[in-house]
Amino acid sequence: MLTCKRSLLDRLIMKKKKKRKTKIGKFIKTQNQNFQKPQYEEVEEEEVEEERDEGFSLKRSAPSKSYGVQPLGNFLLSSSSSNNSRNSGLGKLYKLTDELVLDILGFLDGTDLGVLGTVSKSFYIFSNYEPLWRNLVLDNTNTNGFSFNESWKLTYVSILKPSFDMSILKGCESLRVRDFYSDYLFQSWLCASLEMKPEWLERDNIDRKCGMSVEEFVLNYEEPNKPVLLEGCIENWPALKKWKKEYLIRVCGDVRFAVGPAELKLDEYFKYSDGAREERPLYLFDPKFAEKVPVMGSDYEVPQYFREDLFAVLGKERPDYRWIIIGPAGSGSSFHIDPNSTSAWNAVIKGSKKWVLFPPEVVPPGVHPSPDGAEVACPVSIIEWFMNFYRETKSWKRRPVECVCKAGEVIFVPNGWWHLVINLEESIAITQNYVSRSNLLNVLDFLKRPNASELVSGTTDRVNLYDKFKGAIEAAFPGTIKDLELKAAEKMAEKKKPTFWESVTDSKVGAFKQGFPTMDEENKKGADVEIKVLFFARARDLAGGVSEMMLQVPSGSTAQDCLSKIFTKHPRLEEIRECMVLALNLEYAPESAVVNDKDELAIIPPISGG
Ligand SMILES: O=C(O)CCC(=O)C(=O)O
Repeated sequence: MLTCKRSLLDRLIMKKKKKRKTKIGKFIKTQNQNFQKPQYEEVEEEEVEEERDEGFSLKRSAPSKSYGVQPLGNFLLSSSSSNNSRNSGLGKLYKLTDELVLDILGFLDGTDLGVLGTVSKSFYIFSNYEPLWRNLVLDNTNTNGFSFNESWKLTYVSILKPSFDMSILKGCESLRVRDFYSDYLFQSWLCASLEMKPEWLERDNIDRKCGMSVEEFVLNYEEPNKPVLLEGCIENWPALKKWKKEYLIRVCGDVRFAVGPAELKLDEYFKYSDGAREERPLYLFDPKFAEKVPVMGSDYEVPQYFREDLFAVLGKERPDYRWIIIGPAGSGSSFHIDPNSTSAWNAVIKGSKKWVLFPPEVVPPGVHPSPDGAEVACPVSIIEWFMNFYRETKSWKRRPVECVCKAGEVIFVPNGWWHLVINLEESIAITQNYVSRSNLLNVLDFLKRPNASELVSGTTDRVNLYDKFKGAIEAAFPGTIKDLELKAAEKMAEKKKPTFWESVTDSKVGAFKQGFPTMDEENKKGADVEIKVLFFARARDLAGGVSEMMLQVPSGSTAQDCLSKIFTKHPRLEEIRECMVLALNLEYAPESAVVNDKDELAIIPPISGG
């Protein structure tokens, strides 16, 4: 996944300038008032209190170590410190950005990294950056698992040098350095240490339904592709009662689960997650849990709304489709769209999750899908997205759908919707991705895209999945695809068919039409047709931010002719020329399709494969 540079701090400082009570605001405000900056150590407790007052609360559990790192803005506004020890201690490397310094340190092994930490105060801080040690642990242990020991650095040392006296290391793990300013390191600490703000959790605008019939679900949510939160539909799951940590550790025994790049036993994972204090905690996300531990598979059943699961026709060749998800507070999934254009349901068994969902045509702020849709750049962590971008969505016309999904509740995530999820407490959930009749044609379209080999996921045979799936559906449910295509065409025609009133009136002038051409129509013969062009997501960005334009082309023109004209006006659209999709009046269309007067031609950039 691509990541964006952090942009949180500028905003944080701006915000803090306005709001006096916050920690940094206090520094800045007091600087503005010619206040002599106190020693960082002296004000620490008071500062934490200030944070709580403002709503940027630090986690009550021990926060991650800050080493006294301050944001760069504090240095620029400081009258007492003339030296940023970040720079003086880095020697010639001082010119590099923090990210680059950390990238270079990422090439060192543990011993060299440890030695480097003794060179200067600056290297002490850089070389204690926990993600460096996390990578070393994960690279070294990979599938063998590890026993987490308070921090990634201590864990690394205890794996590689079990006889080492840890008390020596612990003693020098939490030194505080004065006059060290770095936005990157400060933000990493801040994001690891912040509690979710209550205002980020307030909005709950999802439809909630209890006891709805399957037909109602299909009609009101699955067909219109709209999220819904389902209450009371998994009450009979044994998992709800049984899945306590001790039980799971017992039934899972030595079985290993996928945790990022590592494979951990459940007791190893809980040891880590109980002590994790990081910006992006490792998340247990395993697609084979029910095969590995069959009793887990029998502790839940698919809710009645999602029983039609057409990918099942592929048997063992179906892409990954069900996952157990376990993570501590603060863990979660950053913005993505689910794989292969499938829809999903996600049932919380323990804990609670905050969801933010945007419809397919609205790319969330701060999220940048690559032109071919295979990658998504977004803020480094979920909490950073909330700090930098959440507020922006409040003024949007198309607000996201949001909710907190609690234990015993299930959310339906329609295909193509962007979603972000953060666990508000330690959580356990089951999710399944599925294809029903309502979504079959979308999935087939997705699998057939020219860059399917990069977009399709969850299977090793990405390129042939389309042929295999289509063939298996035709064998198992003969005629289904044709029927669905016919129905879609009818629906389309229905949408275009003028009402009786429209057919007898001229909507433009509000008068009755005559049974013969009007002067206007006569004059228009052989003239241009006018269509509306709609730009979605990245296409809108490349078209200079406009979401639609009117275009006149000679009658008989094709979508391709329209594109030539559009590209002359918006040449940057060439960037997505090879991978964009066209829709004419809401139906996917080839470039050879002929456009008619008043048609709507949508230019849709590729969608991430999730
Ligand atoms: O973290 C979660 O529970 C959400 C998972 C998710 O978004 C997904 O499986 O697509």
